[in-house]
Amino acid sequence: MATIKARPFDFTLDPARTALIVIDMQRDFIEPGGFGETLGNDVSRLQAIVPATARLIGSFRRAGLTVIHTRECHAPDLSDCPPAKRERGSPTLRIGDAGPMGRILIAGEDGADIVPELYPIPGEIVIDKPGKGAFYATGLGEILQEKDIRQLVFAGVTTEVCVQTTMREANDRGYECLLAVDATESYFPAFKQAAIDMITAQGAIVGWAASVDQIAEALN
Ligand code: C5J
Repeated sequence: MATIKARPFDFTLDPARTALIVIDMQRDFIEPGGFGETLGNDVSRLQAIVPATARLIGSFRRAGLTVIHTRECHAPDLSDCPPAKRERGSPTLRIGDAGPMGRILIAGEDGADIVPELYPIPGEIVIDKPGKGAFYATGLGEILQEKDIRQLVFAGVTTEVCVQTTMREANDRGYECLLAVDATESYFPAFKQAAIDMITAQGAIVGWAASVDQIAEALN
């Protein structure tokens, strides 16, 4: 066991029962020409967390712990993409349209894949998810049960959408959730801060927050 001076109070980490979940660090969200940019966002904010996220992944790898990567993407025939999701907003390219990195958010296309700096190594789990939450319509719950995981460390994008949604799903399933604050980002700085505040409020109502260095120090 290791104690992390987290927000809003100490988090007691049990490495043997902990996994890292890296949410949607995909080219479509992080690189120019992808889904994030078609929605009018400045993707450079998300690019900036790649080095810290790589350090966090490295610390889990060195400790021999489970690393799980997720990708928000859809089947090529869009059968798992509700029309309400595809038609939302006024992006220049919609989910399934052809962009510079292939069809936007479609499984198997270059844009839907994870950025090269954070690419999964053999043995790591990659979960394709059609929703914002990583438990919805995926095998994540069963995988965590099989591995007897009880604590989840979260990184990835975007803080207030897929990261927070997955943390809330995990919290409702009884997992203790810790967010790595410098390994998560939003296109909107105020939304990132608000999400962290909402997660940690009321005595960690959804979970805890700590820095990559604090987490890495507890693991290595
Ligand atoms: C979004 C995500 N923001 N991964 N996806 O559409 O947060």
